[in-house]
Amino acid sequence: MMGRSVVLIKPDGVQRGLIGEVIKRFEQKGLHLVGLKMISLTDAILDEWYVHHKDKPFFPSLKAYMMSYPVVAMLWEGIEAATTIRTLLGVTKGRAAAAGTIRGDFAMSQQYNLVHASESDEAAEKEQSLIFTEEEIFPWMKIDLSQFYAEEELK
Ligand code: FUP
Repeated sequence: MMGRSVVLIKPDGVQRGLIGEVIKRFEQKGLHLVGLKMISLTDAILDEWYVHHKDKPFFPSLKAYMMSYPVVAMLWEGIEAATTIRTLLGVTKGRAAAAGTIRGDFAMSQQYNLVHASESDEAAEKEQSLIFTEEEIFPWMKIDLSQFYAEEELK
């Protein structure tokens, strides 16, 4: 089933000039970009975004880091998009992430791990509503979809 994932290129990814690298990997994989903007995250957004981490010792530092510079927010579509994108990212801790993944190839840190991606379809829905308005989402038809999936998969 087609799903969506909200991806953030975090402040370290923006600072390190890796926006194009991340987008390139998602495009060549066959994912479908339906929303894209630069945004400065706020206290209010992050309190909601990371509500499951609010009592963790790293929460204040995580928030300060996520607000330190703008991020690039994207909405990507694909069959099982959330799982697929998490696989492309690698595990949270950059130095433990497998070679070939984005974090595995470009990150050492646990906190400065370049990219966020929704954990599940439910998380994607919540994150989408925190970042994107309806007018900022463009469900254009990707004409080469049939080159990336078998007909049965698209039903
Ligand atoms: P992920 O789902 O890969 O984004 O990872 P988590 O939801 O577990 O963590 C969210 C963010 O909190 C991570 F991207 C980095 C930060 N973090 C820390 O800074 N220290 C930790 O011990 C765990 C997470």
